[in-house]
Amino acid sequence: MSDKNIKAQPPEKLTGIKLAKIPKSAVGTKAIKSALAHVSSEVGMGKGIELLAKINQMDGFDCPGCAWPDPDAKRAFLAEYCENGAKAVAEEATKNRVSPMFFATHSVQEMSTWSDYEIGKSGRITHPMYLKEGSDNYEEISWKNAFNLIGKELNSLNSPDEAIFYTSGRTSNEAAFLYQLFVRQFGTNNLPDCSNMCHESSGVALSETLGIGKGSVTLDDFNHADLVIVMGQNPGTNHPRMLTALSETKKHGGKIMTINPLPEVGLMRYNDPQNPLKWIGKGQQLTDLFLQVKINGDVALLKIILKLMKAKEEETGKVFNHQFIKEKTQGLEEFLSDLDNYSIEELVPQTGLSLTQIEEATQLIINNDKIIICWAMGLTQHKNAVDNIREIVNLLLLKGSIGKQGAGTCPVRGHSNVQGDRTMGIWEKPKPAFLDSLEKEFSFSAPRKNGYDVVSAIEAMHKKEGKVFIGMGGNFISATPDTEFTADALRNCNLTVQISTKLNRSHLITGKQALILPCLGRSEKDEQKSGEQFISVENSMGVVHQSNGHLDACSKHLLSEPKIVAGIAKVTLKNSKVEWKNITDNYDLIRDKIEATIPGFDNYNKRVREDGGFYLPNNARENNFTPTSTGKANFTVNKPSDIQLKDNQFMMMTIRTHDQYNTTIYGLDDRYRGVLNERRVVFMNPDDMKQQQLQKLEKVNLISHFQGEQRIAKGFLVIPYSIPKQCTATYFPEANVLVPIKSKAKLSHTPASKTVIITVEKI
Ligand SMILES: Nc1nc2c(c(=O)[nH]1)N[C@H]1C(S)=C(S)[C@@H](COP(=O)(O)OP(=O)(O)OC[C@H]3O[C@@H](n4cnc5c(=O)[nH]c(N)nc54)[C@H](O)[C@@H]3O)O[C@H]1N2
Ligand SMILES: Nc1nc2c(c(=O)[nH]1)N[C@H]1C(S)=C(S)[C@@H](COP(=O)(O)OP(=O)(O)OC[C@H]3O[C@@H](n4cnc5c(=O)[nH]c(N)nc54)[C@H](O)[C@@H]3O)O[C@H]1N2
Ligand SMILES: [Mo]
Repeated sequence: MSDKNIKAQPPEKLTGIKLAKIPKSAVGTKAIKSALAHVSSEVGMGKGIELLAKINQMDGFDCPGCAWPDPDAKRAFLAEYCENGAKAVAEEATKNRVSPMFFATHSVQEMSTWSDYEIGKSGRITHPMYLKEGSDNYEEISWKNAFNLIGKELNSLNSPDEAIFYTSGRTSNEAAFLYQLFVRQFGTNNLPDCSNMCHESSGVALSETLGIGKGSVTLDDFNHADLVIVMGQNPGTNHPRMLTALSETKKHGGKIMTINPLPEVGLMRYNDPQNPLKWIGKGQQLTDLFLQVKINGDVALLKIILKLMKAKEEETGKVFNHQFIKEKTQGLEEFLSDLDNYSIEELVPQTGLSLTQIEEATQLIINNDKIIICWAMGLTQHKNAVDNIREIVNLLLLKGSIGKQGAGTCPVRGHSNVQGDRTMGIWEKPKPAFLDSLEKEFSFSAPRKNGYDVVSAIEAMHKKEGKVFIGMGGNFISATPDTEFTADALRNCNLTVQISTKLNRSHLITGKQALILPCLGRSEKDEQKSGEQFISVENSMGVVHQSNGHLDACSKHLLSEPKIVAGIAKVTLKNSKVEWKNITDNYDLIRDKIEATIPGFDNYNKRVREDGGFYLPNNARENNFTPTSTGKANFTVNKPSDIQLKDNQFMMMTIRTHDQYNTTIYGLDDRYRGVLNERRVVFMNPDDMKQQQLQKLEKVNLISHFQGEQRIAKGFLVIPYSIPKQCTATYFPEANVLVPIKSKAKLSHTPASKTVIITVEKI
């Protein structure tokens, strides 16, 4: 059982900062060196090289890093992975083990005082483990007893809606499909997932405007684009293989515009790791125009661009794509007339840019027809995040820059199968048609009430209305906002269950009782009754393909995720028509059921075996917008941020370092930002520092302010950095304690973890 002595937050201890020069270009030899150093220390060099050779190859496994797609046909000779993919694989293939002896030696309370880096480095969990009520040490439990305990707790709830079933986005299509089927047969739609904290705002905005919650472009479109705009995204760290696509755009004569509060190195210059001849030298310039926008200044910036486009259109009649607008869209008049409600003079200060820079950006947009807009968390994690994305769509619609080669929307997904999990039905708001087809195939009555998303799940547990929490992967306590509030919520549960590969803080912040169910990772062989299995995943561009593990399982006590779901379902469900006992003997059986219930998966078992897999249907890509509520692509009316900062307040965004994968901390360096061996830092504008009388590396406390409430995070070092005035940046998860649970995006309910209002307090 978890109490206040068990620390929900990483320790406040500083680790010995070193500042380094910010590199001028990304990737190159340093990246390769860093990747190999991680691989050899975690896995050993020989096995490591063998592993790396399999990442993202046709017969290999899908990189457990990001969801950026692989080339359709030709795969790079050297390898289709990046520095951070190699690190992700090394983390999973680590030699270190968390065994029953480890848990006997280290109490939950003790482990909670470790940093997330130390917790993660402990290694792979080898046995199912149980934390009894009142105990401070996990002990070994058999799979059978673990499943029975879950079944008993679930069946003793007053209603199925008192159980919460979280998913992180690495789960395979096969596991995700079974999981949601089990949960719905149990009787609830409480299926929150990491997407709620990630691209939910994109899904909401794109479904409303274009009739599909996914992006429209393919990798090949980057070879044909005239202009690629990268907004609120740091691909050099989080999607390094995207830099190759951007470099292709440049080679084909296209231009790149970057909109970001930080001059992220990866977007400026790039040395192709797959071309050793180019490792030396300055690298290729990527960004042609950099707009260093203020945090959350994007709608204001886009409005100015749209107003300037409108003015030019009135003058020349040549800016808008009239035919596209007439045939494919609705709502133009209302959208255009709303633009008149804003004055450029009032909007400009919200952006932190000069009007000249914005005019230059507008000219680039006017001059080019084939435009791709890419974005990630810099746009989705704000109160008005949905407006951010709808405004992007407005721009593309005016230009007719969607549903044609070299143009369209590109929300760059995070977890490697987060998009696939949604396609499989991991969603708290399922469409009636989807439930109808589940009911028909499996003869049961599916729950129709929407379930909890991440934020409402936390609130429900806090109110003791959620009593059993099951996490299919992920690290709920460290990924969610308002750490102390969420910890109290989890502590209220009767039982918390984590299905995991590696030790993390969510194993320490538990309900009255807790279970850890260790599972196979993606790099490992998955043996079932009918032989070795593969799983399948969907990447950021809607390609479904297979992934084959190559390593022996790190422990013989592990089960695959599908097998764990089936094990829980078998003991929990009384009248299920699903053959839970046999369905995981051969994953083809699961894929047959997916084909029977989800559109786009015809001949799944055959097509998934073809090299490179297959594309799912995508109406926006096909220039068809009939699935929207109006039957056309919708222009929308959006609002700039209404947040007003006081003089001494700052806007804070929580971002990733170069050495972490979400809550998994690979190392303590943020090489591309020149910060080494420390995570408790706050990036500030030097003028703001002067005004606040703060010195470089001064130790401060950060206090967030929301609806009269204050939250504090202690002991951060101030780093002077190129960031707009009144903007600051910290790393997640250290700063999550400052993100108020109620501060979330309108419509999508994504925690506003990039618009946190703080003051900086000298210690
Ligand atoms: N190595 C590695 N790869 C990863 C991950 C990882 O942690 N490590 N995480 C994966 C996941 S789940 C995801 S979702 C993605 C995340 O990928 P990103 O979205 O690139 O991740 P963040 O670090 O949150 O970076 C957000 C970027 O947006 C900018 N930004 C912040 N606020 C604003 C704003 O208001 N306006 C604009 N224009 N820009 C803003 C920040 O300066 C930063 O460059 O990466 C995935 N890939
Ligand atoms: N403040 C702030 N908070 C954020 C964000 C932010 O930018 N700022 N970003 C948000 C975003 S975009 C996301 S996606 C979420 C991420 O939220 P999560 O997906 O919940 O977190 P991760 O850190 O990716 O999860 C890591 C854990 O997953 C487990 N794991 C790894 N591989 C496997 C596997 O193959 N199977 C199973 N079962 N488990 C596995 C390991 O035990 C590991 O400890 O965090 C969100 N939180
Ligand atoms: Mo994400």
